[in-house]
Formats: sequence, structure tokens, C-alpha cells
Amino acid sequence: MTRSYPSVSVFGVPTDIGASRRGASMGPEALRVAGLVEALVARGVDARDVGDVQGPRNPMAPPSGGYRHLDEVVAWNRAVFDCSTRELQAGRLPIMLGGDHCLAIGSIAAVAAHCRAAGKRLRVLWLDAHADFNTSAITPSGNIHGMPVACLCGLGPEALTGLGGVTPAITPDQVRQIGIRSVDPGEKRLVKEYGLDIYDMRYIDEVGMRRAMEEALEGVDADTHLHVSFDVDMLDPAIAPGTGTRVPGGINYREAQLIMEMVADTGRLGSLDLVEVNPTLDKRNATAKLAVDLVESLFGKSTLMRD
Ligand code: HAR
Ligand code: MN
Ligand code: MN
Ligand code: MN
Repeated sequence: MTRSYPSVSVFGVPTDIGASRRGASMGPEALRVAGLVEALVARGVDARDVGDVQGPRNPMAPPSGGYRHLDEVVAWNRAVFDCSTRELQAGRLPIMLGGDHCLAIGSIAAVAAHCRAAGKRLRVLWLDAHADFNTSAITPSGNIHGMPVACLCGLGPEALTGLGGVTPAITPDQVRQIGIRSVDPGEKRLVKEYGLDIYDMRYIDEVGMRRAMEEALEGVDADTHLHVSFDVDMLDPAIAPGTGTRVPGGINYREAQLIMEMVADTGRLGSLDLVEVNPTLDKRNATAKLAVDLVESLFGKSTLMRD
């Protein structure tokens, strides 16, 4: 299947501000060293690296009022929002290299605003071991990378929920979560209350990835902008050890390839986050290399002869 993709702009967000473990700040360089841009160009994609956005340093402070580093998280997300908005308005497909997952507040708020302006439907595919639906009242850590989906759905501090000018930026019915296997007790109640569509590991084990993905992609049509938010801790730690909050029992290599191939087949990919790569916990940059391999599939590379 030959498909053409819009031009791609890759940008880095070198911070671990939303986590309590350091090192995701080195994710953008790890992904560049693994050859992300070159791999896209080799697929015939017009991809350019527009460099890194800037933000405050990590003060490594304890949580205050239920949030760690709230002001800094806001500053980084504003920078992400501006960069994503600029690239979307230029008609390009933004790929954000995190950084930790709190940065998806900025990237997805930008995509949501872009879709509203363009009259497009938005579907967010949240690939993660975690639901990232905590609030300051229920978080076990204060880490804002455990809160981005809640913030985007309007639950959180105004500086984050209102980042893109419209609150909430998205509604839970626009989100599908895949690979989930770690949800905190209060968070469990909240995802049920908000009706989040979660394809957890048990569901994937029972029905298989093909059916889970068919359901997650149901209703995606020509008017849909598909945003993929890929937290590499969705993957099993045996194949992706370079990440800060590893959870056993994750997505294997073949399942991950199928996810990417099925997204590619929709032809509707409009934006991508690649987050939580932490090369300080890795061996020989394996996790970034695997992420690049999967991004190739996301851009239509088939393991068989379909491309
Ligand atoms: N649920 C835990 C918390 O809120 C850990 C979640 C954050 N880890 C991530 N995000 N990598 O997906 O602290
Ligand atoms: Mn567009
Ligand atoms: Mn996450
Ligand atoms: Mn995660």
C-alpha cells in the first residue's frame, strides 16, 4: 500500500519536570541518535528536525499542594503548545520527542484547538502502562506525568486545564487507552466515573490486539485527526527497559508492531508524542531504537510486502 504523509516536524522537549526520577530529559537526544529523522526520510517522508523547545530547569523539589513542579510544568507545556500549534498551522505533522508524559497536555491541547478550528474530529490513542488520570487529591506521588489525561479532560489546575483557551480541551469519549496495567486506587474510581475507554492488558490477552485495535479505531474516518500519544512504558520492560516507571506484563514486540501498522492503515495519523524514553536506565539505547523501529511502522513500513 503506497500512502503519502504530510510533512513532518520533529521537535524535542528535554525535560523530566513531571516525573520524580531524572533522565527523560535526555529522551530527545536518545531518539535522534537512534536515527528517528533519518528513518522517516528513508521512508520518503519530508521530515525535518526543528530543534528543542526551552523551559526551566528541574528544581527536584517535593510536591506542594499535590503537585510537583507545577509552575515549571506549566512553562514547559506552554512552550510545547506554541511549537505544536505553529507546526499544525503550517500544515505539518508534529512529532514531539519527550520528555516525560506531562508534556502531552501541551501537545494535545494544541491538536484539540487545531481540530476545533478545522472542523475535524479528534481521536486520541493513549499508548501507556498507566491511565495518567490522577488529580492532586488522589495522586500517590504528586508527579504531573501521572495526570495529563485528567488535565486534558478538565480535571486539574486552571493553568493546565485552560492551556489551550478552551476547558476542557478534550472529552473522555475522544480517548482510547491501550496497554494499561497500572492504575492507582483513587484513579480507578475516577476513570470509571468519567467512562474512559480502556483496553487493559487483561482485555488484550483475552480478545487479542487485532480486535482491541479495531475497536479503538472504530469511527475513525476521513474527517478524523488521529493523535498517538506513545509512552514507551506501554512496552514490556524486557524489550524496553529505558523508561522511568516500568511495569511488568506489557505489550510485546509483535503486538506493538500491529498497533502501529493498524494506525498506519487508517491513513489518519495527524500528530505523535514519543515520551518517557530514559536512556540513563537503558543499555545501548535499546528503547529509543525500538521506538524508531515502531515509528517506521507507524509511517507505513510493513514487516511483509504490503508497503
Ligand atoms: N500512577 C503513578 C503516579 O501518578 C505513576 C504514573 C506516572 N508514570 C508514567 N506515566 N510514566 O504514564 O504517580
Ligand atoms: Mn491539519
Ligand atoms: Mn504516560
Ligand atoms: Mn506510563
